[in-house]
Amino acid sequence: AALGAGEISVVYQPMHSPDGGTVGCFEALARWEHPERGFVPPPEFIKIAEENGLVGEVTRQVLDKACRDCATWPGDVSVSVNLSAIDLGSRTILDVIRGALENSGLDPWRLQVEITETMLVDDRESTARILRRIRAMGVQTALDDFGTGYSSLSYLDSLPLNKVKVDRSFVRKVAVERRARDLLHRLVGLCRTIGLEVVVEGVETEAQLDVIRETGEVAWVQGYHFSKP
Ligand code: G
Ligand code: MN
Repeated sequence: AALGAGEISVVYQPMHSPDGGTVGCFEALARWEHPERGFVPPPEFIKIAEENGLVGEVTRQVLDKACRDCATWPGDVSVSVNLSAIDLGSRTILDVIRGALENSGLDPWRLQVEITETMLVDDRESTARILRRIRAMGVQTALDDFGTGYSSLSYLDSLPLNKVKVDRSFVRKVAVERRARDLLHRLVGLCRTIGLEVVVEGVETEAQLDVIRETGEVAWVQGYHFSKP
Protein backbone atom coordinates (compact mmCIF):
# COMPACT_ATOMS: atom_id res chain seq x y z
CA ALA A 1 0.00 0.00 0.00
CA ALA A 2 2.82 2.37 0.88
CA LEU A 3 4.45 1.75 -2.49
CA GLY A 4 1.15 2.34 -4.27
CA ALA A 5 0.48 5.52 -2.30
CA GLY A 6 3.90 6.99 -3.07
CA GLU A 7 4.90 7.07 0.60
CA ILE A 8 8.51 6.15 -0.12
CA SER A 9 10.52 9.32 -0.54
CA VAL A 10 14.20 9.91 -1.16
CA VAL A 11 16.66 12.14 0.68
CA TYR A 12 20.21 12.87 -0.41
CA GLN A 13 23.54 13.05 1.39
CA PRO A 14 26.49 14.67 -0.40
CA MET A 15 29.99 13.28 -0.89
CA HIS A 16 32.46 16.17 -0.71
CA SER A 17 36.08 16.43 -1.76
CA PRO A 18 38.21 16.39 1.43
CA ASP A 19 38.86 20.16 1.10
CA GLY A 20 35.09 20.65 1.12
CA GLY A 21 35.18 22.56 -2.13
CA THR A 22 33.41 20.15 -4.45
CA VAL A 23 30.40 17.85 -4.27
CA GLY A 24 30.88 14.92 -6.63
CA CYS A 25 27.89 12.79 -5.82
CA PHE A 26 24.79 12.46 -3.65
CA GLU A 27 23.76 9.16 -2.08
CA ALA A 28 20.03 8.51 -2.38
CA LEU A 29 18.52 7.23 0.87
CA ALA A 30 14.96 5.90 1.05
CA ARG A 31 12.50 7.14 3.65
CA TRP A 32 9.03 5.75 4.38
CA GLU A 33 6.68 8.45 5.60
CA HIS A 34 3.94 6.45 7.30
CA PRO A 35 0.66 8.37 7.77
CA GLU A 36 0.29 7.29 11.44
CA ARG A 37 3.65 5.91 12.56
CA GLY A 38 5.57 8.78 11.08
CA PHE A 39 9.05 8.22 9.75
CA VAL A 40 10.00 4.53 9.48
CA PRO A 41 13.76 4.06 9.07
CA PRO A 42 15.16 1.98 6.18
CA PRO A 43 16.74 -0.75 8.35
CA GLU A 44 13.17 -1.63 9.41
CA PHE A 45 11.17 -1.36 6.23
CA ILE A 46 13.79 -2.60 3.75
CA LYS A 47 14.05 -5.86 5.69
CA ILE A 48 10.26 -6.25 5.66
CA ALA A 49 10.13 -5.44 1.96
CA GLU A 50 12.81 -8.08 1.30
CA GLU A 51 10.89 -10.70 3.26
CA ASN A 52 7.72 -9.93 1.31
CA GLY A 53 9.18 -9.85 -2.18
CA LEU A 54 8.62 -6.11 -2.47
CA VAL A 55 12.13 -4.76 -2.30
CA GLY A 56 12.49 -4.83 -6.08
CA GLU A 57 9.68 -2.28 -6.31
CA VAL A 58 11.32 -0.10 -3.62
CA THR A 59 14.57 -0.18 -5.63
CA ARG A 60 12.72 0.64 -8.83
CA GLN A 61 11.01 3.67 -7.28
CA VAL A 62 14.19 4.98 -5.63
CA LEU A 63 16.28 4.48 -8.80
CA ASP A 64 13.64 6.22 -10.88
CA LYS A 65 13.38 9.21 -8.52
CA ALA A 66 17.16 9.45 -8.04
CA CYS A 67 17.84 9.50 -11.79
CA ARG A 68 15.12 12.08 -12.43
CA ASP A 69 16.43 14.32 -9.65
CA CYS A 70 20.05 13.96 -10.74
CA ALA A 71 19.11 14.98 -14.28
CA THR A 72 18.13 18.41 -12.87
CA TRP A 73 21.48 18.92 -11.06
CA PRO A 74 24.71 20.39 -12.48
CA GLY A 75 26.22 18.06 -15.08
CA ASP A 76 29.28 17.01 -13.09
CA VAL A 77 27.27 15.77 -10.09
CA SER A 78 26.29 12.08 -9.86
CA VAL A 79 23.84 10.07 -7.82
CA SER A 80 24.43 6.83 -5.91
CA VAL A 81 21.69 4.27 -5.20
CA ASN A 82 21.82 1.33 -2.76
CA LEU A 83 20.86 -2.05 -4.14
CA SER A 84 19.52 -4.93 -2.07
CA ALA A 85 21.02 -8.41 -2.16
CA ILE A 86 17.81 -9.58 -3.73
CA ASP A 87 18.16 -7.08 -6.57
CA LEU A 88 21.52 -8.55 -7.51
CA GLY A 89 20.14 -12.07 -7.51
CA SER A 90 18.23 -11.54 -10.73
CA ARG A 91 18.75 -10.03 -14.16
CA THR A 92 15.56 -8.00 -13.74
CA ILE A 93 17.72 -5.31 -12.14
CA LEU A 94 19.33 -4.65 -15.53
CA ASP A 95 15.98 -3.68 -17.04
CA VAL A 96 15.11 -1.62 -13.96
CA ILE A 97 18.35 0.38 -14.28
CA ARG A 98 17.91 0.76 -18.04
CA GLY A 99 14.35 1.98 -17.48
CA ALA A 100 15.40 4.58 -14.89
CA LEU A 101 18.09 5.91 -17.24
CA GLU A 102 15.66 6.08 -20.17
CA ASN A 103 12.86 7.74 -18.20
CA SER A 104 15.18 10.44 -16.91
CA GLY A 105 17.53 10.84 -19.87
CA LEU A 106 20.42 10.75 -17.38
CA ASP A 107 23.90 9.95 -18.71
CA PRO A 108 24.73 6.44 -17.39
CA TRP A 109 28.09 7.54 -15.98
CA ARG A 110 26.23 9.88 -13.58
CA LEU A 111 24.58 6.88 -11.92
CA GLN A 112 26.38 4.73 -9.35
CA VAL A 113 25.06 1.65 -7.56
CA GLU A 114 26.22 0.61 -4.08
CA ILE A 115 26.34 -2.99 -2.97
CA THR A 116 27.13 -4.17 0.54
CA GLU A 117 29.50 -6.98 1.33
CA THR A 118 27.03 -8.95 3.39
CA MET A 119 24.78 -9.29 0.36
CA LEU A 120 27.51 -10.91 -1.67
CA VAL A 121 28.07 -14.07 0.33
CA ASP A 122 25.40 -16.01 -1.57
CA ASP A 123 26.78 -16.44 -5.04
CA ARG A 124 29.79 -14.37 -5.92
CA GLU A 125 30.02 -15.55 -9.52
CA SER A 126 26.50 -14.54 -10.49
CA THR A 127 26.82 -11.26 -8.55
CA ALA A 128 30.01 -10.49 -10.47
CA ARG A 129 28.27 -11.30 -13.76
CA ILE A 130 25.38 -8.95 -13.09
CA LEU A 131 27.74 -6.21 -11.89
CA ARG A 132 29.74 -6.57 -15.12
CA ARG A 133 26.55 -6.08 -17.14
CA ILE A 134 25.68 -3.01 -15.05
CA ARG A 135 29.14 -1.56 -15.73
CA ALA A 136 28.82 -2.39 -19.41
CA MET A 137 25.85 0.02 -19.43
CA GLY A 138 28.26 2.75 -18.30
CA VAL A 139 27.04 2.81 -14.68
CA GLN A 140 29.60 3.04 -11.84
CA THR A 141 29.81 0.46 -9.05
CA ALA A 142 30.79 0.93 -5.42
CA LEU A 143 31.33 -1.48 -2.55
CA ASP A 144 29.43 -0.06 0.47
CA ASP A 145 30.33 -0.38 4.18
CA PHE A 146 33.71 -1.85 3.27
CA GLY A 147 35.49 -3.64 6.09
CA THR A 148 32.39 -4.86 7.90
CA GLY A 149 30.29 -7.95 7.37
CA TYR A 150 31.42 -11.37 6.34
CA SER A 151 33.49 -10.76 3.28
CA SER A 152 37.20 -10.95 2.77
CA LEU A 153 39.60 -8.68 0.95
CA SER A 154 39.24 -10.95 -2.05
CA TYR A 155 36.03 -9.13 -3.04
CA LEU A 156 38.17 -6.17 -4.02
CA ASP A 157 39.87 -8.32 -6.60
CA SER A 158 37.04 -10.51 -7.85
CA LEU A 159 34.28 -7.93 -8.34
CA PRO A 160 34.08 -5.27 -11.05
CA LEU A 161 34.19 -2.14 -8.88
CA ASN A 162 35.01 1.51 -9.42
CA LYS A 163 34.93 2.64 -5.80
CA VAL A 164 35.14 1.49 -2.24
CA LYS A 165 33.21 3.17 0.57
CA VAL A 166 35.19 2.61 3.77
CA ASP A 167 32.81 1.93 6.65
CA ARG A 168 32.36 4.54 9.36
CA SER A 169 33.58 2.12 12.01
CA PHE A 170 37.13 2.77 10.73
CA VAL A 171 36.72 6.51 11.25
CA ARG A 172 35.37 6.72 14.78
CA LYS A 173 38.69 6.72 16.65
CA VAL A 174 41.13 8.06 14.04
CA ALA A 175 41.52 11.41 15.76
CA VAL A 176 42.32 9.92 19.17
CA GLU A 177 44.13 6.65 18.48
CA ARG A 178 47.30 6.27 16.50
CA ARG A 179 46.45 2.65 15.79
CA ALA A 180 43.09 3.57 14.24
CA ARG A 181 44.74 6.26 12.14
CA ASP A 182 47.39 3.86 10.83
CA LEU A 183 44.74 1.30 9.98
CA LEU A 184 42.70 3.83 8.00
CA HIS A 185 45.80 5.04 6.14
CA ARG A 186 46.77 1.52 5.13
CA LEU A 187 43.23 0.55 4.19
CA VAL A 188 42.95 3.56 1.92
CA GLY A 189 46.39 2.85 0.45
CA LEU A 190 45.42 -0.76 -0.21
CA CYS A 191 42.37 0.29 -2.23
CA ARG A 192 44.34 2.91 -4.14
CA THR A 193 47.07 0.42 -5.01
CA ILE A 194 44.61 -1.59 -7.06
CA GLY A 195 43.10 1.48 -8.69
CA LEU A 196 39.91 1.84 -6.69
CA GLU A 197 38.63 5.29 -5.82
CA VAL A 198 38.01 5.74 -2.08
CA VAL A 199 35.04 7.28 -0.28
CA VAL A 200 35.22 7.53 3.51
CA GLU A 201 31.85 7.35 5.27
CA GLY A 202 30.67 8.63 8.63
CA VAL A 203 33.01 11.60 9.02
CA GLU A 204 31.55 13.64 11.86
CA THR A 205 34.32 15.99 13.08
CA GLU A 206 36.96 18.34 11.74
CA ALA A 207 39.64 16.31 13.56
CA GLN A 208 38.59 13.16 11.68
CA LEU A 209 38.63 15.08 8.44
CA ASP A 210 42.18 16.25 9.14
CA VAL A 211 43.35 12.65 9.40
CA ILE A 212 41.62 11.83 6.11
CA ARG A 213 43.24 14.80 4.39
CA GLU A 214 46.64 13.60 5.65
CA THR A 215 46.30 10.40 3.61
CA GLY A 216 46.12 12.47 0.46
CA GLU A 217 44.44 9.53 -1.23
CA VAL A 218 40.78 9.85 -0.35
CA ALA A 219 38.66 11.18 -3.19
CA TRP A 220 35.39 11.75 -1.35
CA VAL A 221 34.13 12.22 2.19
CA GLN A 222 30.59 11.61 3.39
CA GLY A 223 29.14 12.24 6.83
CA TYR A 224 27.51 14.57 9.32
CA HIS A 225 30.53 16.89 9.37
CA PHE A 226 29.58 18.15 5.92
CA SER A 227 25.90 17.28 5.86
CA LYS A 228 23.17 15.00 7.17
CA PRO A 229 21.06 13.28 4.52
O1 G B 1 25.04 1.64 4.65
P1 G B 1 25.06 3.04 4.14
O2 G B 1 26.44 3.64 4.14
O3 G B 1 24.36 3.19 2.81
O4 G B 1 24.22 3.86 5.22
C1 G B 1 23.94 5.20 5.11
C2 G B 1 23.33 5.61 6.45
O5 G B 1 24.32 6.20 7.29
C3 G B 1 22.22 6.62 6.33
O6 G B 1 21.08 6.13 6.96
C4 G B 1 22.76 7.86 6.99
O7 G B 1 21.76 8.56 7.68
C5 G B 1 23.81 7.35 7.94
N1 G B 1 24.91 8.31 8.11
C6 G B 1 25.34 9.17 7.19
N2 G B 1 26.38 9.93 7.64
C7 G B 1 26.62 9.54 8.91
C8 G B 1 27.56 9.96 9.94
O8 G B 1 28.41 10.85 9.76
N3 G B 1 27.50 9.31 11.13
C9 G B 1 26.60 8.32 11.37
N4 G B 1 26.62 7.74 12.58
N5 G B 1 25.69 7.90 10.45
C10 G B 1 25.68 8.50 9.22
MN1 MN C 1 25.24 3.30 0.98
